Amino acid sequence: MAPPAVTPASPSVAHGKRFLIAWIVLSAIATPLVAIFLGPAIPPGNDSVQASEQVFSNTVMVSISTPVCVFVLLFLLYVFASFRSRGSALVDGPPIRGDARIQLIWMVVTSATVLFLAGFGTYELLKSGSGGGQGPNAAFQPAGYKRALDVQVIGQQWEFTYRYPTYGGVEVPHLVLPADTLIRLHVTSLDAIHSFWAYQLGVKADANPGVDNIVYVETKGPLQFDIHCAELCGLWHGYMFDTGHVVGASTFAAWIKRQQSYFEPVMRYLPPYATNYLPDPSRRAG
Ligand SMILES: [Cu+2]
Repeated sequence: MAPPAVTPASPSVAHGKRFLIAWIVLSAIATPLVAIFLGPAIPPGNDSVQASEQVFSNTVMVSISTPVCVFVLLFLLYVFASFRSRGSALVDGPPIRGDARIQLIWMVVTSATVLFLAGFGTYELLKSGSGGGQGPNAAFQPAGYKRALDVQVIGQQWEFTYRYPTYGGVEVPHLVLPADTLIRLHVTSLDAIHSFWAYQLGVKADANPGVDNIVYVETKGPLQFDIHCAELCGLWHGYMFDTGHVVGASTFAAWIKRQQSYFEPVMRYLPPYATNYLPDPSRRAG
């Protein structure tokens, strides 16, 4: 005798409708919670204008992702609870291929979501000239960029040094920036590829030899921030870190003056300030 046919669980229940309602309710609860509590807690914090913008972008993107995440998790739990095999025989449910409406909704919603996130993310990353740097000819300049203070970041195995062309090209071993100022960082390298990562400022820009990689950051109040090399650059890469400071305008003025007189005796041994440097002077661009 043939075994009795196993019917799929609760065929009369409108699973789609029930799932949709549960998804909408849970998304309506989870999304504001994520936007209010989780989003603002995402790094890098609010210690520079660019960092704040990154927190805002992350908040928008993680909020939009929340209903998608809820959908996936709820779907897993729902099918686990509703469609698990209750008998000894495993049978497939009825196939749902060829549903043009579901296919259309799926393609439109997923495409629109991904395209919006890509466009939004790109715009947010570029609008203040931050992100990973824009190379020597920055296409996206923040408002007031002509008044920005130029500071050069030079990576070399295994430390960063900083030059201030506005102040005679003095080169110093620690980064100090004035508060409430738009800074144009020129990130470059003397040898291997490094990456200048000032975490709290929301800046991470590649330092390539022979390249003037421009990235903007607008400082806020006085701050101590961490600098790390973020590109594996050799044996002591892990020790290539520094502590930077954002200080008030008068403190900065006094500090840079001290640096100028302190480093004045060795300035003549430095190459003249240039947009980039190479160990071989004949190949220098600047
Ligand atoms: Cu490194």
